[in-house]
Amino acid sequence: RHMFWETQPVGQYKDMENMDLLPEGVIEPPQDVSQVRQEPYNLPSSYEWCTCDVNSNETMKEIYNLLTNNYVEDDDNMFRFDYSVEFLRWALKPPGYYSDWHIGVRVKGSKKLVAFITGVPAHIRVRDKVVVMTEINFLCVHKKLRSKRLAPVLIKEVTRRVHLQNIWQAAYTAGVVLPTPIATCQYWHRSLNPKKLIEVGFSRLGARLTMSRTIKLYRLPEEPATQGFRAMESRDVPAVTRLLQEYLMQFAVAPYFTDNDVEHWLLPVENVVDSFVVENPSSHEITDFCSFYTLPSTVIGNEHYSVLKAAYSYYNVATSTPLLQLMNDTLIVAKQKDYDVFNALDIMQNESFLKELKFGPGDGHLHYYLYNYRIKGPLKPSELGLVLL
Ligand code: YNC
Ligand code: MG
Repeated sequence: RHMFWETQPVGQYKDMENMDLLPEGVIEPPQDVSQVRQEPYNLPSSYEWCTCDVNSNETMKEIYNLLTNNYVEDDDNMFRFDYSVEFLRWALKPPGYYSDWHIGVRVKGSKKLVAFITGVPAHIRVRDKVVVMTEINFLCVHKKLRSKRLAPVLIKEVTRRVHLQNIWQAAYTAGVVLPTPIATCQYWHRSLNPKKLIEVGFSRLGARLTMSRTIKLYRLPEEPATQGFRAMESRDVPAVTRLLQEYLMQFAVAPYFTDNDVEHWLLPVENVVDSFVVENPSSHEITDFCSFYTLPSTVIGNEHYSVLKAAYSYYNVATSTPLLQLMNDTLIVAKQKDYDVFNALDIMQNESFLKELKFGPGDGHLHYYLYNYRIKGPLKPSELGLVLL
């Protein structure tokens, strides 16, 4: 039973058997914006809503502290995501962002930030329709306030504020199963610093493998192999936009990126997002593109290490370099930049390189969801062209 989710315009379990009869598309038609509730939803009396100003360093520190201590952990509670301030600012300020979609809950007396949820606008193509949506992320309730039904209030409040902008659909991912995933994906992990990963308990020494043989197994060349492989620059934006638009067409669900989106989401930002292009040495044409974002995790309760430096595969397009070689070069630059592990979901064409490049499957799944939009699912991970942060 899902007392909250059963009231929401999402795929319901009871509809599953009729799925083939229900049309794809909007579940509930949009209201007139003037009919949208004007007042924020009620919170328990000792709490109040706030709009978090992500341009304020002080507010960013409060958000950072809430998330670093209370956000997503792995199933064994050994690691917790440690999104940096610079990352959060990047994630929350894309072109056309709305400040009032950055929602906090504070204690009335002390003003302590105890809960958070965010939306950012995005164009998401579902099959052949481009839909204006919000991407919902960073839902977090302080550990001491769990299981008090605060999460549904946060979700309803962000939904209300999104509706006020005449937007009626959303995309989100979660580690938990809710009604109803459009796809269920798995993370794969490629060790770059196997000794540290074993010492912090992220991975285990394989059967009949010594530490030195393991280090050798994961060793990578010093430099990328592809001629013309270099960091992406501003002048590459139009070419990268074209490559991505063309490439993402093949997936059932994918973002629709304009030049402005590419400039924001894919131009390198130090310790946040790294992107590379392959420039043909003679024609100077941009033929390939790869990228990853930086999301460290706190190592909970380890004497020797406090953080794991992880890179997450983002968008990759290979048109002239084999994808396997492009991704191996990506691993090489991630190793050069001292990441401990490179993670990738089994989405897009990633399955074609995961095993060969010595990624191993992780435990736990990532479920993808759409709000107020039905599709005949579930999709295979390889039909997804969308990465959420
Ligand atoms: C979750 N992750 O099922 P039912 S992902 C959505 N996403 O409702 P309470 C969730 N719903 O089943 P707690 C959810 N986790 O009774 C739980 N729920 O119908 C549902 N963890 O609420 C749950 N961050 O307040 C149940 O639970 C109800 O105190 C229970 O709070 C939950 O950002 C949470 O994993 C997750 O901070 C805040 O556990 C808390 O446990 C926590 O009693 C650690 O809530 C951090 C964590 C989640 C990361 C993420 C995406 C969120 C998507 C939200 C849905 C968006 C819908 C679209 C809105 C815009 C629409 C438009 C237009
Ligand atoms: Mg709660």
